[in-house]
Amino acid sequence: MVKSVNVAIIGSGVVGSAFVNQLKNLKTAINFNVVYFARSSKEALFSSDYKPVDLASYKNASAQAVLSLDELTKFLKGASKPTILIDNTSNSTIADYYPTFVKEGISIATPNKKAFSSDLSVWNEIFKNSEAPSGGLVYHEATVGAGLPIIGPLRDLITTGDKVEKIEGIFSGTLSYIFNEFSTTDPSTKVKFSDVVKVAKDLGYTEPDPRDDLNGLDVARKVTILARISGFDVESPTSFPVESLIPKELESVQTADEFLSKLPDFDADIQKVKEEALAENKVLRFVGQVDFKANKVSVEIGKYGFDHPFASLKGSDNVVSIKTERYSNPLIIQGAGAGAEVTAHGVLADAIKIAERIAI
Ligand SMILES: NC(=O)c1ccc[n+]([C@@H]2O[C@H](COP(=O)([O-])OP(=O)(O)OC[C@H]3O[C@@H](n4cnc5c(N)ncnc54)[C@H](OP(=O)(O)O)[C@@H]3O)[C@@H](O)[C@H]2O)c1
Ligand SMILES: *[C@@H]1O[C@H](CO)[C@@H](O)[C@H](O)[C@H]1NC(C)=O
Ligand SMILES: *[C@@H]1O[C@H](CO)[C@@H](O)[C@H](O)[C@H]1NC(C)=O
Ligand SMILES: CC(=O)N[C@H]1CO[C@H](CO)[C@@H](O)[C@@H]1O
Repeated sequence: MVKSVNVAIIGSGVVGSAFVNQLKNLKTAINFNVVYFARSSKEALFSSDYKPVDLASYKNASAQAVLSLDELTKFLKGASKPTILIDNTSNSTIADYYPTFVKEGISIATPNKKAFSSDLSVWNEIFKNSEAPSGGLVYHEATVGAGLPIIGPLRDLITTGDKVEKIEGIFSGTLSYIFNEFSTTDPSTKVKFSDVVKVAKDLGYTEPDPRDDLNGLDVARKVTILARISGFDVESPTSFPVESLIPKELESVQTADEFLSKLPDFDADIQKVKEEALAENKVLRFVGQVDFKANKVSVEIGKYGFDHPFASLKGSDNVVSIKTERYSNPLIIQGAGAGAEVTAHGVLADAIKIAERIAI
């Protein structure tokens, strides 16, 4: 008999839509029945007899009001098959509910960083509940580096007894792009920091307010996740030093436009740092670090020699370098760290791994 699992999807934006497309074309021995699909924060598709949602017509189908998270849990538990919940939102209310979902036996595959990078207590509760015999499984590869294989391989190393010495990486596509353009190995690159930020915004690489990228918090969340997996009990993403690229004076200006118009006044400061690095044959990169020897977690501007893998990074790629007892010459993972298709593939691959373990 063909095995199957139920799937509940929350969110149908860029990643959610790409996920549904990949799911529609999936060829596996396991059946994925989408029994609940919240297409927005208001509307959802589902039927009380768990008849699968038709993925070909979900955009037009007539919807009902979304279920509350308590109602959703009850609905999913009432089915005869186990469920994988796909959370494609960045909603922290849903993230805070993960411990309950998992306790109730619902498995989770998600690109949403919130639950894994908030207070350590939430993290501990999710994985404690997941380890219980009746607990759901939790996979979140796409929370760091989108579809890049980082969390899976890191967990494999640790489970098999390796010890992390240092993790270092560029975890923001936006800041990767900005520094790759601003600080190159070519001394004739004359571009100003504020101009690169403007171009990144015009290309749609930044958040609507670029300060949401430049404050370093997104990178801090990703570093928090990698640190915790490696055994560094980081209390929260604000409990270690995070260098902000926003000049103090511009933290509180009202609008993104005002921020961008005043940013050129501060170009000289970062220009000086860049030129000092260049004089040592180094480039600047915005990196997150977990360093066990130095007992330090940080997010900051780092200087890297021209021959370092971080110096030759292109476009908005992410890169991570993992140095362990076994990989004393570090393991380097590099590639696109953002984008709907790669993120959706990371989430779907997680869903398949879960299905292989729980489908009946
Ligand atoms: N859209 C994605 O690529 C992506 C990836 C992983 C996880 N997620 C998660 O999915 C959930 C929904 O996110 P959302 O609604 O905020 O997503 P969204 O609005 O669709 O995308 C915003 C983010 O897209 C990234 N991005 C996309 N294309 C890029 C490019 N070509 N170059 C550089 N950066 C690019 C940037 O993230 P970065 O600065 O981090 O690169 C940016 O902050 C969240 O929990 C989110 O954290 C999304
Ligand atoms: C969905 O609606 C659009 C316009 O609103 C229409 O062109 C399309 O044929 C509809 N698709 C389905 C599958 O009903
Ligand atoms: C987050 O999700 C909760 C629960 O579904 C909902 O009540 C809330 O409005 C959502 N918040 C945002 C900002 O979408
Ligand atoms: C990245 C992504 O697809 N985000 C979407 C998740 O779902 C919410 C709610 O439908 C959308 O608003 C996001 O854009």
